[in-house]
Amino acid sequence: MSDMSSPPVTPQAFSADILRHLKQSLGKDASHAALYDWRMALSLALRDRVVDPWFESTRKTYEARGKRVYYLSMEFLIGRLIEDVAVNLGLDAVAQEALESLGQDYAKVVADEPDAALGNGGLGRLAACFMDSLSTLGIPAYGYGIRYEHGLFEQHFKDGAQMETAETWLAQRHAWEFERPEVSYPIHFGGVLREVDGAQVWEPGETVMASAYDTPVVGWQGRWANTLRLWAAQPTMAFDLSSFNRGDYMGASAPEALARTISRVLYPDDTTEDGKELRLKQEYFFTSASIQDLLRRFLSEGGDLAALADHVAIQLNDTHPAIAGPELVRLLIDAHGMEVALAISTARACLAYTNHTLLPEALERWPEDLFIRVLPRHHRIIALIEAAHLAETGSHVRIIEHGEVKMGELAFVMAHRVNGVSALHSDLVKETVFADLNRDYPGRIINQTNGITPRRWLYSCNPALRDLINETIGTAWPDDLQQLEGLSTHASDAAFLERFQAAKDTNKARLANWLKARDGVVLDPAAMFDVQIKRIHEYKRQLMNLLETIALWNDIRDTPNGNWTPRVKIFGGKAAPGYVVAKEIIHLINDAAALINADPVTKDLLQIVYPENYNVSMAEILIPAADLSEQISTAGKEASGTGNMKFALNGAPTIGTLDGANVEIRDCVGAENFFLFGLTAAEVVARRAEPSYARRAVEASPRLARVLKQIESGVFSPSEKARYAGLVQGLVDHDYFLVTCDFDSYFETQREVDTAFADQSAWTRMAALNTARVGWFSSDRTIAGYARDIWNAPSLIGPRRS
Ligand code: 26V
Repeated sequence: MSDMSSPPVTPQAFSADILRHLKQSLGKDASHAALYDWRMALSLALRDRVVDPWFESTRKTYEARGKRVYYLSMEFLIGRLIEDVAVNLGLDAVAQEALESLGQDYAKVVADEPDAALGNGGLGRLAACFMDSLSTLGIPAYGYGIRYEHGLFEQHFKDGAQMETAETWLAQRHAWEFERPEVSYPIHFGGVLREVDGAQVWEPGETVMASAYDTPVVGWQGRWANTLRLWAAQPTMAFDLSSFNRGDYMGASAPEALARTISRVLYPDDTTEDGKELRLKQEYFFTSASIQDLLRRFLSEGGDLAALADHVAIQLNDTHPAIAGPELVRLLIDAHGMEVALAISTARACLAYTNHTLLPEALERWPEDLFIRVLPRHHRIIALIEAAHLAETGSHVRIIEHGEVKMGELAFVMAHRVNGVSALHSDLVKETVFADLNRDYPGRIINQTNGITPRRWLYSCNPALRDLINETIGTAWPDDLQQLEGLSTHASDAAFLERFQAAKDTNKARLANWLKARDGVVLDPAAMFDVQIKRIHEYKRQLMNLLETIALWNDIRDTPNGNWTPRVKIFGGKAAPGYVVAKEIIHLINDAAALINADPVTKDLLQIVYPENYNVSMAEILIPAADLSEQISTAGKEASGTGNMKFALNGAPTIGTLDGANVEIRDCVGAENFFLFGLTAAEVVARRAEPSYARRAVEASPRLARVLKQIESGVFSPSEKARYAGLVQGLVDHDYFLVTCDFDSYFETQREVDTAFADQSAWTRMAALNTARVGWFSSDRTIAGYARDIWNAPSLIGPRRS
């Protein structure tokens, strides 16, 4: 197999590329260039070098006439791209030297790039890691999604409360994308169905155009590049001249305004709200465009639609693109004259569905009347799908029921494989939400435990540790992460451990400097950095973390001269704008921080830090600097988690419950290198059946009762004493997520962490063993599993180099 990466580049040649772009693409000379210009010139110079491998991959895919994978996702949380591309092309050192030779600060230029925040959290970030691994493995693939004008909102704190403002990543030109004005498809909504010669004919009421923007995604060592194709909504008619000529100036731009709303903004909620018509339109918009696009590609290569599934694998990232089933069936029947049963079986052979949550409030259902209004033809097709499913299996599970269209059931019935995202989660998928469908279709549900890309989440975010690993086990690990196991033997070598600790200290100092410059906050780098970063959700139990922090503060104040291990409690994360309890929790963390950080008795021992606007780039600074990883969800609620994997890989042991992928992480790193606490998933279910379990837990724990009393009585909100009365009452009365029941176990385990951390060399050893033993959690392993068990998709590149 030929090597598709570009020939070696010298820093001199690369500087010339940057200067050429500065002049020809940006219209600036070096003496007048702003930071933006340098960043764009660097990006374009890097982008140039992705194009050859990209074309070469496209050519090989075409020649192979094999299978292409289509990953449909409402969200791609990719973050910044400069480092990603530079690292994958092996040009990180060259790019840095080139820019510095031009008098520019490389780190500053890299940090000028806005995050592409086209996702809410785990599900969107997973899609981004998968794109990286698909390219690294050389599997022909397209990511399909929406080119939101505004990504996830920016978070600000006003007197401790979360405020949201619009995110504007496209305010400046996006360096990485190629606009494809010639690739566009009509997307229809509404209207009526008419019967013509016994066939249903859809006469839509409204049409928008989906137009393509392509970003190449290059894999490790530039051996392969796939495409991320994002759709932007455009009007069929930009401007209604007849309205304008009648003097209706507002009306003249109405079609444009209407169309553009569809790709205007990412929904910031990860729970469904009833009747969000725009959300349904977004889902259909990008799904239909993607299905039309892949059918066009297939037919242009002379394919026979009966053999579609030999060439096309469509992965649904949760139910958001579940309309792909009926849409594909519709096009096969209405546009290509296929018979109904064959259309359904063909579509099913192409489709597979990944479930990412069991939380009932996140399972999508649409009111049937809304669905009929927006997608009348699909409503009929779903009825056909349901009839076929009922006839085939004798099932009693319906897709349309009680006036609702259930997208989980639809996705399941139309998929030949359904997967969960960790071993525990996949078992629970079989036993709970899809128990009946699992009986109807035995063997359809499988597991694919999530993973993370080691290129972003170790190689580029943690240069200190990366260099140590390279020197210790060589440089072949970034695309063969299980090689990290080779570090294990060094975990009893004092010199190695000293260097491992030095890398951690470097990262802690980097975080401290960054926070000082950004927020003026000063950290003690000798303290334990205890980090919980993720969306704010009751089931993730940031509140339990805070209650433990307050309890510790009380204990330190009671015994100020005790043998305390200094800690910095770091929180990061956003709450959905409409999620009232999550916002109260944020407010309480900030209120507690204000009081506790100002306490002269405890200030050298305990600090709470909550930087605003947590995002992917912030994670890249926080994770390498963490000593302790907080993965404390109520057992049975976190489908997998992926942050848990990132921390362990970067040498931060976990304090956590037996939930999601924590279970498998603990199996890999060893129980002695993981701080386990709390109820199991089965115990959680049993405990909820006990009367007044929360009240009893509080009564049994004087330490917890004291903390709750403080919060309730306004110790942390002196200007509004009743501010958190409702929050505390909610805990004592309901506590669905068993914060009260797990509190004591969590508190005690944290004290074991204190003791363990005080023995520095033992702690470092534990940290190093975490790094050494989590190679299995590479998203390369996950994608190889999907390719083998779901897609039957081969790699088109040979065995890896080196
Ligand atoms: C659901 C909805 C419902 C409609 C409104 C918008 C919206 C946006 C996102 C979601 C999905 C939430 C599910 C999710 O993000 N699950 C997370 O997936 C991760 C990757 O598999 C996994 O690691 C996390 O445990 C899981 O919570």
